[in-house]
Amino acid sequence: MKKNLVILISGRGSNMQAIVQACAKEGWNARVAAVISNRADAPGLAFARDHGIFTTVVDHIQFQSREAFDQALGDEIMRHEPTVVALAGFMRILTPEFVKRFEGKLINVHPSLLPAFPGLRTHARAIEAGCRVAGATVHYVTAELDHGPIIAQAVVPVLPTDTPHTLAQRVLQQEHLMVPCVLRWALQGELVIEGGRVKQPDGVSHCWNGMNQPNLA
Ligand code: NHR
Ligand code: GAR
Repeated sequence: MKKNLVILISGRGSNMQAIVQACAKEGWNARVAAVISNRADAPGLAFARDHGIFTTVVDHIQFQSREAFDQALGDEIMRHEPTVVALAGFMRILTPEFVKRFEGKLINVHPSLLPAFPGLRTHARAIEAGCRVAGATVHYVTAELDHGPIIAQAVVPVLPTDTPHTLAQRVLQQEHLMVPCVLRWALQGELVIEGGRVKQPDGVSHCWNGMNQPNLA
């Protein structure tokens, strides 16, 4: 039986595209059952639609409260019977009730090396702090923002000439490699949380070191 993956986006959806492509190319025993956006104008929706994937919009502006939005979003997700729900550039903070409803299934990609720089403007903050490395973290979502168990991280150098934009691009390249791989593990049931931490099986690296990539200066 194929497992269902539901992907939440808010914008461009390049991580979602990387997931869809890896799923097809690598022949996962899973399907992207739905791509759901909280914004009707999210550019990523067209890509998903063009690839025959069910798409829908649950627009947060249409709801009186975060609780009401999360209830509707959760109901829509449930229709697709997901094994995993991926936040891929999804920009709304989720209520504790929502997180509880999908406990153990919600996975987020955050563009910093957590626990450094939770929240927004991560690349600008890493440059302002004089960081020599930056990156992205894939983690389970808990009620506390950007604090859930870490599954994998990707590291890239911060170059002296970097702007938030150029750094974001370098980090994003790594996200596109790391995110599909982690979701495949999750769909295959290979991830285990033990004592609030994700177990790293022997011989499996959960670190993508972008500094080893020859295409980076
Ligand atoms: N929800 C919970 N409970 N826990 C997490 O770890 C979450 C989450 C919801 C989203 C992604 C996230 C990130 O990776 C994420 C992780 C949005 C904001 C935010 O401030 C912060 C972090 C993240 C996503 N959003 C504003 C809000 O009021 C809206 C900003 C906007 O619409 O542009 O929700 O960093
Ligand atoms: C990604 O870099 C992702 O890590 C980040 O937004 C970008 C989305 O790009 N997520 C957040 O900032 C969550 N607060 P995409 O839409 O092209 O995948």
